[in-house]
Amino acid sequence: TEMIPHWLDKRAFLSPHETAIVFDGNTYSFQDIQQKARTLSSQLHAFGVQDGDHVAIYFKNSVEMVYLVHALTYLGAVGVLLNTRLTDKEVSFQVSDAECSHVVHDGDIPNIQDIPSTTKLISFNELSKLEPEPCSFYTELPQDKPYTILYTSGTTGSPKGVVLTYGNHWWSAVSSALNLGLTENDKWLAALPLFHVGGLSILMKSVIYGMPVYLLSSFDKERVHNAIMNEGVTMVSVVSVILNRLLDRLGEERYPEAFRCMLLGGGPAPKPLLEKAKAKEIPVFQTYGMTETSSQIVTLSPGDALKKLGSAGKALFPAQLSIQHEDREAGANEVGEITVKGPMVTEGYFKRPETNEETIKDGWLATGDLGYVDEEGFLYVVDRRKDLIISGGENIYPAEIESMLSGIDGVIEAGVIGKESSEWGEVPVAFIVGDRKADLNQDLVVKYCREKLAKYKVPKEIHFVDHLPRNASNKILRRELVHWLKQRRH
Ligand code: S0N
Ligand code: AMP
Ligand code: MG
Ligand code: MG
Ligand code: MG
Repeated sequence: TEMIPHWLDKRAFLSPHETAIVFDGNTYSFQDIQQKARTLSSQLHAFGVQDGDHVAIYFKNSVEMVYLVHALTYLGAVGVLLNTRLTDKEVSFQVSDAECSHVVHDGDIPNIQDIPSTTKLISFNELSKLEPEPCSFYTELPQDKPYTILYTSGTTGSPKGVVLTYGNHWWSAVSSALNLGLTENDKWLAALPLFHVGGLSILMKSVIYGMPVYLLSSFDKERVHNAIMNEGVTMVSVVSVILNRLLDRLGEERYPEAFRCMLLGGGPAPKPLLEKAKAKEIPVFQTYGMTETSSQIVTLSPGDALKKLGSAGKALFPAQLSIQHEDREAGANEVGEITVKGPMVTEGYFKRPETNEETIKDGWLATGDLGYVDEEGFLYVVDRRKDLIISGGENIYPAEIESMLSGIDGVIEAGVIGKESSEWGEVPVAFIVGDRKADLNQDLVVKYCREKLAKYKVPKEIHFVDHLPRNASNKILRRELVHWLKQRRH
């Protein structure tokens, strides 16, 4: 297997005193990060973490989280990054499903239940007080060795863990730079959560490029605006909701010339939003990518951005893109399934051999998203992977909500669809068929949902109906529900 020199050691050797992270008013050099990460890995070892162990990480963005993400590399441990918006129940599922032997949290401890009693929990504070235990460190990172597992909604009810290797992350960073370029002054702002790949990939880029990252604990309109205006930030990764809020804040002002890239991904890029950004001279680069592709895989380059507004661009350099329609390559402007291949694409989901066989063939990943390429090869994404709802960059899979709703006493069946929202892009809406004798009402259903589901997944409207539209094979026709919703509004 191909080896990459340990990237943090290499970076700390090449540019020890350069800035790696700016967080909360403090500046950390690559050497600072290296030393903290090395000490922390000896403490993880003292806590019992071994090569290949799965370590769950439950953190809001912080410099400590950065240390931890890098500490894993010295031990060869695999980081399972948990979404802090999830409920205890959802987190518990991921910790068990990923077979985590250890959980490290930032003090805001989730109430994890139903996980093997052997799983050990520790806070960052406790961990950093342990006596470091010497152990042998990886000095090279094997390209095919798993490094992270990130959960993403699947076509079946429960989320699946996407396994990404060192090679996947490495090639993601390299191919991004081949497309976006890299300048001496680059400074990338990370306001997206690091537990998603859009945020995490910025940390990888930092070490691989030797580039400072301006890290925020969470998105804050004022702080992002100020960082672009006054802190020399040149690149920012955003989802549509965030760009919308930034446009409002910008008003009649203009970003400085040095600000060169607003990388917009994680979901559809509405045309009016792109036009508004263009009018304000914001260098928006639409990108298409997903957890399975370690972040960007198709990106619209700056030179093409103006004449191809609305396109997600072309595949990054070592990546390939193909639109498949009925088992053949679609022609120009013909809609089909977006399939992608490249060294940043996952080898598969953890413990899901059947799904892997169905979705990844000869290295080509069938994304489930629909799109077409124009005569010049520019990608236009026209529809989400089947039934997926994206609210503010967070995925919601209807089947997961439906199966949960069916668990309510008196609910016979439920159907969930997305409804357009000016605030979030889309929000989930539920149709419920209830037992006539049961005393169901909206409050009761919402209360139940709030206990079981992350807030962004809780349906924003509940419609009680006496049946659901189904096809001959008894599958819920969600498209028909979309019509029902429209009719109800008239
Ligand atoms: C949009 C964000 C920032 C909104 O969060 P905010 O404003 O901080 O909310 P809170 O203060 O935490 O909560 C206030 C109320 O809002 C509700 N809420 C929060 N988020 C959502 C949401 N998404 N949908 C619906 N409701 C939400 C809270 O529940 C709370 O409610 P109340 O008041 O009732 O208590 C935040 O949601 C956010 O950060 N979103 C982005 C997440 C993200 O990173 N998505 C991308 C995932 N995909 C990928 O990583 C792959 C693509 C990719 O790599 C990429 C993506 C983007 C850019 C570049 C790339 C790349 O390729 O490099
Ligand atoms: P996730 O892996 O959770 O980040 O989800 C990624 C999904 O977001 C993709 O499979 C697409 O459905 C959607 N998505 C990402 N980028 C775009 C884009 N540029 N346009 C439309 N949808 C996108
Ligand atoms: Mg996904
Ligand atoms: Mg927040
Ligand atoms: Mg907020």
